[in-house]
Amino acid sequence: MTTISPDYQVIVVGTGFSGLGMGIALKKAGINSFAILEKADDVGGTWRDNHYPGCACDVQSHLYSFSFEPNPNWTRMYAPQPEIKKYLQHCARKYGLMPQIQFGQEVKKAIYDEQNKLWRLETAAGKTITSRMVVSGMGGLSTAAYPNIKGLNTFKGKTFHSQDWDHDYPLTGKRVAVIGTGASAIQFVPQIVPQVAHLDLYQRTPPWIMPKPDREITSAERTLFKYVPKSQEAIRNAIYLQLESRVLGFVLNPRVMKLPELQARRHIRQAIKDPVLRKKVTPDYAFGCKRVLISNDYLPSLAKPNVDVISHGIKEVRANSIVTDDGQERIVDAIIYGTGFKAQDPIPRGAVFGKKGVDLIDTWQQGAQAYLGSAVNGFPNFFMLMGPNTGLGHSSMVFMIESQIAYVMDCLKQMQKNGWKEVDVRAEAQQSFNTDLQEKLGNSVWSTGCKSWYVNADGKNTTLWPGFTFDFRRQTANFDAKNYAVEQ
Ligand code: N01
Repeated sequence: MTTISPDYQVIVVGTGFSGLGMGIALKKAGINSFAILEKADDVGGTWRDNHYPGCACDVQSHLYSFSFEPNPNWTRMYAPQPEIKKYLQHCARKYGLMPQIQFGQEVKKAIYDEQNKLWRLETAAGKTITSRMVVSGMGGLSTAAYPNIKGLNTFKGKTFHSQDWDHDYPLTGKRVAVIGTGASAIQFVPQIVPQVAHLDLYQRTPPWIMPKPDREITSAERTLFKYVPKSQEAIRNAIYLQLESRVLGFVLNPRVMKLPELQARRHIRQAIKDPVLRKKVTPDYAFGCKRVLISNDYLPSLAKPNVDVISHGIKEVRANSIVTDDGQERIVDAIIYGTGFKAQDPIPRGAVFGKKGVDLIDTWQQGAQAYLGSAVNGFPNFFMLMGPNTGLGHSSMVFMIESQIAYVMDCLKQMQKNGWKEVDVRAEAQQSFNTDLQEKLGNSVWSTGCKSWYVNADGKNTTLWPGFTFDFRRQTANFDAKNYAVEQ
């Protein structure tokens, strides 16, 4: 028997695509008893936090946007970060979400109250809020990862992570070291090469890079999209189908990857003439095993005279220099970390406590897992958007987010209709879903032996969805109450 009523029916955490999409769906369904908690002072999630030079989406914007809110104003096929942030601000305003967002409220702890069947959330600002349901839209790539290198804390120069770019620090004329050659670094490196006196790029593993089929969207096209929205929808659908066909190579038959690999090899040959540098930047693992990156200016920028690609490991950092395994010491003024995010720990220890006070992290000792990337047994009425194994190597995350939002909305509808106060996914349903998922992942290109943030230290892939996104949409189309223990 519950004794107290929660402050809200739903608390949404975060204001990126996930949190805003969820808020919009709640509004559209006429559910107004909700709040969105946001740690920062503006909306935008990763598109607010990442503003390094050259930051842009690597999925075409016609598809990397809400299905219900096409943007006829994209200026490029792959929109730059300021446009995506503006788009999200526009969505928040247009759908009347601003009054529902509580800024400066970073959720530090969420504790499930079994007796009252509600969540109690504590924020860093000292607020306590209760809610029947919590929907986390915190994203899996928001906590910056720093390398663990001897002597880093003794470095006297400037350091920052790609996610915390310091635009006030002038790079002009400086000797700069960049550590990492992932999706972020390949975007900012070509931007800073013309400014710096010298760039040392510390590459642990070269990425496979494909040409980026980017171009300006002309004003005539933008006018067409504005007045004939169906034309933009047709392009969106065509992009969707084209990207979806990549699943054939990633999951169903990795040998198909040989074809794009040839194209990537040609891209290296065209961009770089020096055979030593060519060899350095050519990966020795299967195409697609790590995230395939797209860029037209990254490889050419490495061939510039003021750039050295260093493939020796870093031995130590000293007050003004970096020393590599071969004993060479290079003087630098600044170190920029392009070292990515803690993708394997999407939720930190001590943040989410379910039934019997169990920490969510303790249920993830074999790696993060959830039912449909959304629900975890023992954590009733708690849903994650972009949770474990919902990531994509081939298409738009916004599609996955919208699928999960529809699932949570159907759950809310059924809870309301049936008077349920608690839904808790059954352990057997979660187990069998994940057994099936891991079996599919075992045959994918991501399991061909490279080291990437997709897999954890034990080699288990906890991040990617192994299949077509329309299959995920089918599975999340309706809330399958039979797989949940429900309580009035
Ligand atoms: O991070 P990463 P990112 N010593 O993890 C290296 C999304 N994203 O920020 O490959 C030396 O890809 C590491 O080396 P290795 C996208 O999903 C999207 O670039 O592990 N090097 C690697 O080179 C992406 O995948 C967009 O051997 C070290 C790099 O640092 C994800 O974010 C744009 C090291 C990290 O690369 C992360 O991208 C940008 C060490 N100790 C990002 N530790 C879109 O456009 C790590 N590295 C949508």
